[in-house]
Amino acid sequence: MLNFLQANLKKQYLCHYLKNTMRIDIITVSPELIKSPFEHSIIKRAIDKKLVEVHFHNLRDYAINAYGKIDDTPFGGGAGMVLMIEPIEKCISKLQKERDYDEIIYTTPDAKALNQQTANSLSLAENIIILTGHYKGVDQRVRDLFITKEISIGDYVLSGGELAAAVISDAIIRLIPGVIGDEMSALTDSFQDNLLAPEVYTRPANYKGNKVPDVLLSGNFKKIDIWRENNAIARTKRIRPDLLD
Ligand code: 6GU
Repeated sequence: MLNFLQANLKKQYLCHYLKNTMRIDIITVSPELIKSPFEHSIIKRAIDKKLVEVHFHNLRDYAINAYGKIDDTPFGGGAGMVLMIEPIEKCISKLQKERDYDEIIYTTPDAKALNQQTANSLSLAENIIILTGHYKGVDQRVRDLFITKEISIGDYVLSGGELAAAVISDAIIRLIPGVIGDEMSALTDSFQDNLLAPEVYTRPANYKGNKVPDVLLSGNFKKIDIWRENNAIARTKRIRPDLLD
C-alpha cells in the first residue's frame, strides 16, 4: 500500500512536469458496445483533461479477407468460433510500431480476477493494450505469443470481454493522478487497505425515526476517525471475512 502511494505520488509529479498522458488501446469486435462507459462522468472528464487517451480498434479492420473474416471453427471440433491469430497480430504489431506497451492484456473468464492491487499497478503504466475476448476465445497462440497479462473480472461468464475491458479501464483511470479531485478519495476507497469502506450518512439526521450515529454529528474528528475505522473492520468481518485472512 505504501509503495503504491509513493509510486502514485511520483507519477503525479512526473506527469505534471512531463505532461504524459496514459494511453489505453482497446482491440475489440464490438467497439460500439464498449464506448459509452467512456463518455460519461469521471472517465469522460479524465479524457477531456487529457489525463488519459482511449482508442478503440475494430478487429474487423484487420480481417484476413474482403468478407471481414476474423474467426474460424476450432480444430478438433466443438461449438463456437475462435478468433484467429492473424488479424490480432496485424493490429497489435501496427500499434507496437508506433509506441512501446507496458502490458498487453487479454480479458477472459479463465484468468485471475481483477483486484485493487492489479488496478493500482496498471494505473502507473504509460501505454496498455486490452484485447477483449469473444465467442469461444482466441487461438491459444495469441495468448502464448503476445499477451503479457490475462484478467477476469469475477467468477461468472459474460457474453464477451468488452464489458470486462470497460470495468478494468474504469478501475485504472480513476486512479490516475488528477482524475479524482481529492486525491485521497481514490486512495482511501474500499479495498485500498483490504477493508470495506465505512458506512456514510447525510441529511436529515433523523429520517422518520431512523437516526444517524451520534458520533458523526459530534464534530469530534478524532472520535469520528476511530468510529469509521471500527465500522470498516466490523463490516469487513461480517461481509468479506476473506479480506482479513
Ligand atoms: Cl474478462 N470475459 C468474459 N467473457 N466473462 C467474464 C470475464 C471476462 N470476467 C468474468 N467473466
